[in-house]
Amino acid sequence: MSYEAMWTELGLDLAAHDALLSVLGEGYQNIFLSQKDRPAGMEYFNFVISEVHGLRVKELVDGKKEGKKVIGSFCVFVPEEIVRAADATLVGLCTGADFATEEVEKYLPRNTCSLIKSAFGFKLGKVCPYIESADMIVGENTCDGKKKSYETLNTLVPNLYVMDLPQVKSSAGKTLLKSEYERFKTAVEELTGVTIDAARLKKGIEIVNNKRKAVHRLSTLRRANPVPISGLDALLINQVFFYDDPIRFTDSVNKICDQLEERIKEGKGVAPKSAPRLLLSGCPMAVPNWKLPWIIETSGAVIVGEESCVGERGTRNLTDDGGSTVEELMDAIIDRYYKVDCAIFTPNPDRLDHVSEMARANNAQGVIHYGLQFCQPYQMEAIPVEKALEEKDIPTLRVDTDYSMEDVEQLKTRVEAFIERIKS
Ligand code: BJ8
Repeated sequence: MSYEAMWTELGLDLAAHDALLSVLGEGYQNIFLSQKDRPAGMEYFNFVISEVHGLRVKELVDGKKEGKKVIGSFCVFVPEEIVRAADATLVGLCTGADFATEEVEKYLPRNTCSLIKSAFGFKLGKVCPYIESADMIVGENTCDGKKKSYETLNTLVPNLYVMDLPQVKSSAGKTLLKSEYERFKTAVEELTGVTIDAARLKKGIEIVNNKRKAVHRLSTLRRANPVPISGLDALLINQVFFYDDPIRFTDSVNKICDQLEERIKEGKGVAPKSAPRLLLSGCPMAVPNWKLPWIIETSGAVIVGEESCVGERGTRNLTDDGGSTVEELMDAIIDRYYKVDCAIFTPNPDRLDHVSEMARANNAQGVIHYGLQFCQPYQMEAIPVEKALEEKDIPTLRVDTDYSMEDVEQLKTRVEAFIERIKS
């Protein structure tokens, strides 16, 4: 099926977009399709990726014709429950690859993290159909890089909404989160023309909780040895979490989990029982940022969990749906998001506990901390994370990298040496 007319209407640069899709397709072939013994249910995710700028965007565009709004986001602090309650769609915006770097550096300093540069590159290069189809783009005041870059993004898009967020977990911090989520609810109501009542909010919570429950089930199944699914495939599922129709996504993940349960019963896995089991921790990895997991899993280890916003940090807690009024349900939403332990919070001791707990629960023998270059929150926090883990005899490797492929050989050497350390 050709989507050229749709992409043209969205204002994409077709030649640049074709080039992007061809690199994406080639990368997917080499990294994902070359894996052995993938669960049959991954076919669905192959299809999703092959249609990530096609069929899924068409669904959004068709929905918009019927009045369904699209809201784009860069952060797991944007409460999806509120968006779903208004029958709108929340999508993660493209931030996982370098694009139009020369143009980006006319707007941002060179020493900006790859994730922020990528968001600008996809916009300036006119290759992200999600940002072009969004009726509202939500920026959030998290790290300094993001909050300052939104001042510039605001000059490039007509519909940026900036959400303020606390940096300290205190009662004043929680009050700020509450008032910002209430302001966001009003903005979503104005955008959609829908008044969010308790029944709608309950429904929104149920849809998003079900998505989270499905990925919780997946992450529990990864505790088995041999591990029934690769870290790459599990990461891909966590990435698709941000794009796909939530109900279809939930069904697809549950189907894979059924298959994984069968595999576990039969003692089947994607790696030998002796393969070192590693946990990834740190910055989020958005599609198609697969470099480090690919290096790890082609070096003989297997990834058994992601302490990341594209992973458990983003999905760890459910929202309590027991309330019966809008106020009670909004409070439950605030309580749930207030627990997210992003490194922008200071101090942030919960994250240290969560990384060790995850390593223990997932039977990981070591942790690789992934920091994006120029990401001060995660690069700084990597040092106490490493200290806390090493004190518990969990070997830790700190990796700082970006989206380029220039350091692949060097990273591979370090990862292989770390794997040897675990084996010895
Ligand atoms: S809740 S992790 S999704 S802010 S890598 S842009 S922190 S300099 S992405 Fe994040 Fe929300 Fe936190 Fe999660 Fe800044 Fe670091 Fe770049 Fe980052």
